[in-house]
Amino acid sequence: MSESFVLVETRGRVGLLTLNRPKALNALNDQLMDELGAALLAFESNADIGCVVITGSEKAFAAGADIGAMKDWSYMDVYNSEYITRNWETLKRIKKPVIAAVAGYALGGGCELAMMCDIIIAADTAKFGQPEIKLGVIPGAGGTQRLPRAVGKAKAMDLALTARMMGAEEAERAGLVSRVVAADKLMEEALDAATVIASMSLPSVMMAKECVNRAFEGSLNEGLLFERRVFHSLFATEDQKEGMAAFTEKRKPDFKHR
Ligand code: CO8
Repeated sequence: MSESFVLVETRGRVGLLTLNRPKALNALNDQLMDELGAALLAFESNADIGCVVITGSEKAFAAGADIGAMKDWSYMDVYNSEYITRNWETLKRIKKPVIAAVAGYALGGGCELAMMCDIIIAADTAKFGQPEIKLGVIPGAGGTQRLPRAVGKAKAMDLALTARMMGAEEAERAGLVSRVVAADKLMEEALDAATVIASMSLPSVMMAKECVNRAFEGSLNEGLLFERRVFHSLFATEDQKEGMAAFTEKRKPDFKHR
């Protein structure tokens, strides 16, 4: 059997999911996303679980979608939901609260995954970013929609267009993360918060989450659909092939359309 990319544990009424693909800095490929989706759905239907925590390693929450897997895909490959799209929406369907406990890199799809969670608790080592522009694409799992809602247009534009990373303190000031803690206290803090939430009445917790999301989500779905189509279309460009090939070959991209 192949190695498991998501470790599943329970701590009292808290479900703990650890992204476990360390050699690729938890790059999010189909197997990992399938395992994450299945584990989330299992916790959702488990009456003994009241809150979920998703975490990664000390070095990376997740460094994005798997560039090596994506690099040769065509427009129709990515438009086809059997590829990367299939389990990226599962987190949105979970009614129980989900906390992202982020240390190290949360980049591209990794930052988007954290933003799909309800609360982000960051270690002081956390680095958030949407560096897809360097690969000749754009964020494809909500980055252009959720990031401006969380941090405002100015900072979202800065991150999406320059690809720079934002540290934990800046992310807290900007409103992306709810708490910053010392790296060695991250899991204690996240599990404590999750335990508090899991001790509340589950219906009111789920409904509070739903209501806060309603305030946040305005016309998000239209924005997400639009973003997804633009993301797909970039797989028709030479620059996406060049950007992703350059990453895997560890060289600077030579974009045709500057
Ligand atoms: N995909 C695949 N492999 C990766 C990724 C990735 N995103 N990130 C890191 N890795 C791999 C590296 O290739 C390397 O593998 P190997 O050892 O076999 O060469 C290993 O992880 C370690 O990485 P580095 O040697 O690069 O480690 P460094 O400490 O030097 O650098 C960085 C760390 C800065 C995080 C660097 O790895 C990096 O820049 N990674 C890519 C970040 C990035 O561009 N992320 C965005 C990806 S695109 C995306 O997420 C689009 C999401 C759309 C989702 C749509 C769903 C519908």
